[in-house]
Amino acid sequence: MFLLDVLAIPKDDPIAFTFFTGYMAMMAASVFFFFERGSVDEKWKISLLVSGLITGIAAVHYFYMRDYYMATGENPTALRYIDWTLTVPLMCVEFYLLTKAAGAKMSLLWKLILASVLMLVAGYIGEAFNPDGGSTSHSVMWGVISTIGYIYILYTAWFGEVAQLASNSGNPVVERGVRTLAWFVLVGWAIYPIGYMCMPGGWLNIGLGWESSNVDLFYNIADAINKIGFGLVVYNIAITSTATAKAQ
Ligand SMILES: *C/C=C(C)/C=C/C=C(C)/C=C/C1=C(C)CCCC1(C)C
Repeated sequence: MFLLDVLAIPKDDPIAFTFFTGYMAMMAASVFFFFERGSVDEKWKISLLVSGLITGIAAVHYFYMRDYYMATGENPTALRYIDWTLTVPLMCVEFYLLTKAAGAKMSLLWKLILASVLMLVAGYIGEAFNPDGGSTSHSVMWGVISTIGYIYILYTAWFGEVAQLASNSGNPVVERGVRTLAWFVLVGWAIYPIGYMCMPGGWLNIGLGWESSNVDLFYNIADAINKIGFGLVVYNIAITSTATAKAQ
C-alpha cells in the first residue's frame, strides 16, 4: 500500500511530489552546507552551521510530514508549525551573525525572534483552530495579526537595524548579501500568506473555487526556495569574503 502510494506520487499528486522532493532537497542541502564549512574562514563556520541546521531540521520534518500526508491526505499543520518555530528564528540568527561584526546587539536578535513568534503563533491559531468547513473571518483575523510580525521583520531587513548595520559594515559583500536576503523575505516569504489563503474559508480558496486545500503545495515550494536559497546566499557571502581575505 505504502509502496504503491510512493510510486504513484509523480503522476497523480503534486503535493505528494513536493513533499518527496522537498525532503531530498533539504537533506542534500544540509550535507552540502556541513561539508562546505571546511572551505570558509573560521568566523564564517557558524553561519554555515546554521544554514545546515535550518535545512536539516526541515528535512526531518519533511520526512514525517510526507508520511503524515500520505497516510491521511490531510495537512500536517502541527508538524509544519513546529518546523517553522525552529527554523524561522534560526534565519533571524543568520541576520544577527551577518551584522554582528558591524555592531548588532542581542536585542536585535530578540526583537526579530519575538516578531517571528507572533507571526507563527497567530498563523497556527488561524489554521489549526479554523472551524470545520473553513471560517473566513477566523482565518482573516489571525492572518492579519500574523502579518504584523511579518511586516516588522520585513521592515527591519529593508530599512531598520539590519539594513543600517549592513550598510555601515564597510563590507560590500555583506551589504549585498543582506540585501539579497531582504529580497527573500519580501518575495519568497510572501508565498506563505498566499498559501495560507488557500485553506478552506481562505480568500483564494473561495475566489478560485477550489474544493480542497492547496496550502501544502505553496508551503513546500516556498520552503525549498527560502530555506535552501537563504542558505546559499549565506554560503556565497562566506566563500566570497574568505577568498577576498586570502587575496589581501
Ligand atoms: C522556513 C520557513 C519559513 C521561512 C516560514 C515563513 C513563514 C511565514 C513568512 C508565514 C507567514 C504568515 C503570514 C504573514 C500570514 C498568514 C499566516 C502565515 C503564518 C502563513
